Amino acid sequence: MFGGFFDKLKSGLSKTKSTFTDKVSEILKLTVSIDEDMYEELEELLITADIGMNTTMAIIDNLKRKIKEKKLKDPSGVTQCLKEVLLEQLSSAAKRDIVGGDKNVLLIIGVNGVGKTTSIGKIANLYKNEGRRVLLAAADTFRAGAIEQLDVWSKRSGVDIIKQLEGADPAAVVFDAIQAAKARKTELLICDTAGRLHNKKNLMDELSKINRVIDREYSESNRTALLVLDATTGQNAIIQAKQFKEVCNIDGIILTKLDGTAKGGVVISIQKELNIPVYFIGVGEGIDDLQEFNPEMFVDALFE
Ligand SMILES: Nc1nc2c(ncn2[C@@H]2O[C@H](COP(=O)(O)OP(=O)(O)O)[C@@H](O)[C@H]2O)c(=O)[nH]1
Ligand SMILES: [Mg+2]
Repeated sequence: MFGGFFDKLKSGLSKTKSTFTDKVSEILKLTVSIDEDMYEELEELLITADIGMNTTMAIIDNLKRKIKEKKLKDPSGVTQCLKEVLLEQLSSAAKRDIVGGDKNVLLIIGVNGVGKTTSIGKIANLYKNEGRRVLLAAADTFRAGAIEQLDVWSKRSGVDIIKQLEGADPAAVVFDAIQAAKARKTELLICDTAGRLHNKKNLMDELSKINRVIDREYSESNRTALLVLDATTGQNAIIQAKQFKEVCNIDGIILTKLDGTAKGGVVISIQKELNIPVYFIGVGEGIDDLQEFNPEMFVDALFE
């Protein structure tokens, strides 16, 4: 139905599928009647699939309610009910438009190594291919390597970059980038940032300063802050998100590295625990390996 895009998602989710979805089928195959034992086994499985305790409880409660509503007696109908419950869970948080109008800023935040710079390259490519004018700001000035890496992605995606030297003030880079964006009629300015969570005060100051520059210089722009989380860290990603929520505004999540992990279930608990929508998912290291998160497609890919 979705062609290559869907196949990519399916292969990206293969590890999660083998530890979660395949086990659901195993449990249901051995279930003679829908009873407390079945729910307990499913509950245990959800927890081991990194869906987290709170979210698991909610899913099991909703599943029971749905099965009761449908007056379901045959275990073969349980998978469909579970799919519906997961889909409801994944569709609950509302998204704003990243590109609304002709002046947009995307702030990409998150700790080191989660995939910020890589995701920026992929997003730049995505919008460039839609015919948008995109510009990158190398506001992770903490390491020279970070600037070089964004530079590589700028070339790869054919999108310009505004940068300064290592150690420069990140807010000054954003300032320059905003002036360039205005002059070039850029539609989407994407800002990379450094994520040194071990120093919360520093991080908060740095992000506030960047936000103040945008408030002052580009108040007419539509701003979206996306937090990048690494799916392979499982439930730790939730803890990280909670810490970031304390220091800055987060509109949405980019969940990377779903391809390398069996912990894909974390996407379900992110939305439940944080009530923040997932905008994009990373399913590989290549330029095309970022997809807009589509709950229906995700659930279908998991269960197909
Ligand atoms: N397999 C896989 N690797 C990814 C994905 N996203 C990022 N990476 C890798 O994660 C590593 C860190 O990424 P980077 O963008 O430098 O993270 P940053 O420190 O947050 O900017 C790199 O080796 C990336 O290739 C993904 O979706 N899947
Ligand atoms: Mg980086």
